[in-house]
Amino acid sequence: MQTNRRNLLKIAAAGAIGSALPFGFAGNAFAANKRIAMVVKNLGNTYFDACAEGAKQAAAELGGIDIIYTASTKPTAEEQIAVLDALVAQKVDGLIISANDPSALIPVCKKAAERGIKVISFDSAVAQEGRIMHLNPSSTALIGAKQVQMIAKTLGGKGEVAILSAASTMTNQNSWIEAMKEEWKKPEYKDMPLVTTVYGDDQDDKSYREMQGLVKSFPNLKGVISPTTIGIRSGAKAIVDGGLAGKIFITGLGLPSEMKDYVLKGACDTFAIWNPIEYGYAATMVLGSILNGADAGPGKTVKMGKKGEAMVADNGEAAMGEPFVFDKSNVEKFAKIF
Ligand code: RAM
Repeated sequence: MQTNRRNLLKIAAAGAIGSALPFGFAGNAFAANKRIAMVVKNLGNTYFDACAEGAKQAAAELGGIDIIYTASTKPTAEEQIAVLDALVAQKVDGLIISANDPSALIPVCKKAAERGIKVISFDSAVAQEGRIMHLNPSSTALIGAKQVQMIAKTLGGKGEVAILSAASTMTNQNSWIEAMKEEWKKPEYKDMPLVTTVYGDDQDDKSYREMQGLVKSFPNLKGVISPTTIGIRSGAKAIVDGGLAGKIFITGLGLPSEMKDYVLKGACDTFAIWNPIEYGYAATMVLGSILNGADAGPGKTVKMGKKGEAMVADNGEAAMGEPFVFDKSNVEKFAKIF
């Protein structure tokens, strides 16, 4: 399926170039290859592997771009700064960063900018002073609210709920949790209290143990929201292993390919996510246009190739599109794609 999709993209890209040729091909291809490094939270995260696949598709479409997909082993700011330092020393042309900490990365990002390296963030934002712009997958308010709505629907609005997050320093999870708490203020959630937030640090073993800890500490727990693909898959595994499927439900942000079995086993009713391949593609298209001289400052419109355009807000952030919701009716179909 992935191969089919890739071939289709190739055909679409070839078609676009073909039709542009009679008018003189004014594409984006660079004279000498530019190097863009996509630096994600850590290695071994399938969500980011899918983002990198999209980045490579964008690079092929743009022409003249090499993608370096890299990260540290652990998702910490310290290790991420070391990776970024090395890339600055290698004088890459651009950086697309998913930050493990918004402010700790500012100095290395500023150093990169001083050396002419174009820095943007995606997924988990670098603080505004450290990057040209940030591309969100979707509206932060919507992603937060959606997750509360999903668990409320599953539980009929009744029962204790906890949050199992990634690391406590990660920008994206923290802003989604803030947005969840906003949604939670609505009267319809009065019988569905948020009892605690715990952190699995985007590590499977820690997330699994945190989920087991929640079950022990809160005997009346009915639901868990995990706004991370690592947290939701490990939490769901702990539910199934503990014989709790159908008694405790997990929702949040997951990959259909990793959540399919847990949905079919009843540990998860619904979950959401955007297409990570398209997201990596969109972020790379934006950086490609910046390398071509585009202004991506507040108030400007950025181009995301086949994903269209997005407006950069005053905080230097833009959003790609809407998240999709998955359940047993569609999870198997999308599991073949991402
Ligand atoms: C994990 C990471 C990533 C986040 C997704 C939803 O893979 O924490 O940053 O966007 O989950």
